[in-house]
Amino acid sequence: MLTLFTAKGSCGRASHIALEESGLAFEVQVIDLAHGDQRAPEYLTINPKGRVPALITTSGVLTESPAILFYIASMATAVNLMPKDDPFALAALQSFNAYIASTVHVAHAHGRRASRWADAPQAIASMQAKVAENMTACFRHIETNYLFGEWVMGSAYTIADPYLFTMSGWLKSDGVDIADFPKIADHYARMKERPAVRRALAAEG
Ligand SMILES: N[C@@H](CCC(=O)N[C@@H](CS)C(=O)NCC(=O)O)C(=O)O
Repeated sequence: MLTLFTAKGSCGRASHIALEESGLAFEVQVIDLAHGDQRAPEYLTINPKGRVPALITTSGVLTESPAILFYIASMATAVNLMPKDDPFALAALQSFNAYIASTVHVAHAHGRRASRWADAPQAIASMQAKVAENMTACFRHIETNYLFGEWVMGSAYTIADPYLFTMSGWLKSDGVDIADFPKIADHYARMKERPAVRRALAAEG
């Protein structure tokens, strides 16, 4: 049995959806970031970084969304969530997920979590003022270079899809109109209809 720690509206949503798609047995624990649950001593024993997601497996705890997504896709046997037998295609998928984690997510975090990088109110306001511009650049890159089939990596649904879906859900609060990216807007609308996505969103509360 796997246990995923996530939070409503967080990047943990991608791993949660992937678990729902995977056919693997799992349970989910939704913690409250606004309440500070991620810094509670019991949670820090699971993830000392004080962040979600964290996945408890029979081999140990995994953190970092790309690693968790990769593990879920590796363990899933009922469905194919990544191109396991094609090294280049698998690396290209990892490249996309690494871009989300290292660039897109970080561009978004400069809005809500600007105090991670600066203390001066002026510096914080300055970083927050760049969020819409940076998220727009990220999504322009994705719109131009991905989604040449129904899904992020082409014709097959992969672990890149719930990750993009999760980031797309943040655009509105970042001051970016998803309609400016027609392929991504279409992807977001189709993802919302998937039973696995509906189940994950309902479980988040
Ligand atoms: N690089 C990590 C980022 C994890 C992360 O920053 N998660 C956020 C939610 S989206 C969080 O737990 N924030 C709580 C906090 O900053 O206190 C990943 O991709 O899993």
